[in-house]
Amino acid sequence: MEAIAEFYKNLSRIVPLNWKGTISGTVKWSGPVPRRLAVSINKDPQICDPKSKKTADLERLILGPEGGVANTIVYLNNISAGKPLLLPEQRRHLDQKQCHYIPHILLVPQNAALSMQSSDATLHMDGAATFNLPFPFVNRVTTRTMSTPGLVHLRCNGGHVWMNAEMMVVPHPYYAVTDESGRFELTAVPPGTYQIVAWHEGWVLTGKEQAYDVLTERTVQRPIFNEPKSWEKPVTVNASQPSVVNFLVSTK
Ligand SMILES: [Cu+2]
Repeated sequence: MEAIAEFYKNLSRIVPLNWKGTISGTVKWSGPVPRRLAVSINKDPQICDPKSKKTADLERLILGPEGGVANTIVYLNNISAGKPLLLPEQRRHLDQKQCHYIPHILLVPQNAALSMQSSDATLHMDGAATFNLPFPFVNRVTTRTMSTPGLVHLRCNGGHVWMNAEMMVVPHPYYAVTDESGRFELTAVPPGTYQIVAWHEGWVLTGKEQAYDVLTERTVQRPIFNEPKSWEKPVTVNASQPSVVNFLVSTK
């Protein structure tokens, strides 16, 4: 609430959605590509592993054919006014399909609702710091209003230890998620100089933690990851020409 109030208090600096200032660019990978992380599927294989792959990808580092780094959140750090808080709808709808979260990265405006459903005929128990929800019915939608800005880890407490997704609850509209070409675009940015940040959830497995499967009442080993990574640059925006920012990231 406070962040929102702060962002919109200066009404004279609100810009319309068709305002010309834009920042676009890419996040690309450089150097050797780390091995993809996977863990074995040791529960509900008929639903979670219909193709008998035996392992589930943890989906932490997704690189496109041209080296684009998907699932990077690119945002402006120090912005205090601008367009209305609108972000693409699909990033606030979480589905659970073949025991994977879709999308893997969620972006929810502060005080907007996250909606969640399961396409799987098995029980998922979505856990986060603020809720723990069962999904016993296929395709029934549950919603939760996200009132606190920040990062929320989503994990399944129903024994599907590979299921992971990250949700960013954001106080202003200058956030974007890269696609597999690594591209992003921020539109209707008021003129000014900002810090632009590329944020990635991290792709290194640091170990396992004991988690509890609430359905079988057994302890399971769930992967834990290193800290998220971020990179920052200054960018100046004016209405006469689009600004371009490219990030190059690597294991270093
Ligand atoms: Cu699950």
